[in-house]
Amino acid sequence: MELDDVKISRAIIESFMEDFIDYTDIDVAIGGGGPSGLVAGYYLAKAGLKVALFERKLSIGGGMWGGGMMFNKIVVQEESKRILDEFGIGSQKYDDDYYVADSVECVSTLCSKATQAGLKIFNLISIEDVMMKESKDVAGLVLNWSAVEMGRLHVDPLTIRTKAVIDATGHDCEVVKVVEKKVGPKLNTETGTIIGEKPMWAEVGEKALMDNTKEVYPGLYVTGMAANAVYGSPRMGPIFGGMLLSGERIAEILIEKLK
Ligand code: 48H
Ligand code: FE2
Repeated sequence: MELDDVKISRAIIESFMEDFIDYTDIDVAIGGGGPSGLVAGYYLAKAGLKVALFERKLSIGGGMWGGGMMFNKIVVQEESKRILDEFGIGSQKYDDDYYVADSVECVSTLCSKATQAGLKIFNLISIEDVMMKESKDVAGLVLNWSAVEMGRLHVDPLTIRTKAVIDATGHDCEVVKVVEKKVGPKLNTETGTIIGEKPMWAEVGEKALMDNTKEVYPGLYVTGMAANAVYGSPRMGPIFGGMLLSGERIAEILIEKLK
C-alpha cells in the first residue's frame, strides 16, 4: 500500500468536521475534563444522552494526574470505592476505610471508559462564554481554540446549542464566573454570587460537595471542585471520592430531567 500524505490529511479534517458539526446541538455540554466531568460524562452517555466535554488543555484529567504534591496516588473513601469498581480501576485498602489508587490508571481509565460509553471529548477547546436567549436560561456554549486564547488573538468564537451545561472546571468555576458576570447576583447561592472556596477541611468539604452538586442557574449545573467554590465550602486536598460521587450525582440529576 502506497501512503498518500494528502489522503491522511483529508481523513483527519473530514472526520473532525463531521464530529464537530454533529455536536453543535446536544443534550449536555460539560466544561472541563477533570475527574468530576469525566464521571458525569460517562454516566450521561451510558444513559443514552448526547453529551460532549470541552477541555482547554491537550490532556484530559485535570488535577488528578499529580495525586498529592506529585506523589501520583489518590485516596478515596469507602462510599466512593464502588465508582472505582464500576470503572474497573484497581485500589488498595489503607487502614480500614481508605483506598489508594494510582492516579495515572485513574485518569486513563476514566477517559477510556467514558469515551467508550459514548462521551465525545473535544480537547484544546476553551469555553469563553455562554449563549442566552429571551428566557435568560443558559442555552449554549461559546467556544474557541485554546491556541487563540493562549495567543491572545482577536478571533471570534463559535457557538453550540445544548439543553444543559455542567461547569466541571475545578477551582476556578469558569463557566459560573462568566454567567455571574453577565446576569449579576442571580445565582442559586445564599448571596446570589459565587461565594468562594474555603480553607482545607476534607471532612466538611467532601460532605458539602454532595449538597453543592446541583443547578446553580437555569440551565447551568455545577460539579466537583467548582461546586464547592461556588457555594463557599472547604477544599479537601487529594481525596477524590467526592469528585467521583459528585460527577455521578450531577449525571443522575440531568438524566432524570432530560430523559
Ligand atoms: C475548558 C476548562 C476551562 C474552560 C478549566 O480541576 P479539575 O481536575 O476539576 P474537578 O473538579 O473534576 O477535580 C478537582 C480536583 O482535580 C482537585 O483539584 C481537587 C480535589 N482539589 C482539592 C484541593 O484542595 O485542591 O479539572 C478541571 C478541568 C481542567 O482540565 C481544566 O483545564 C479545565 O477543566 N478547564 N476547560 N474551558 N474555560 N476552565
Ligand atoms: Fe485541587
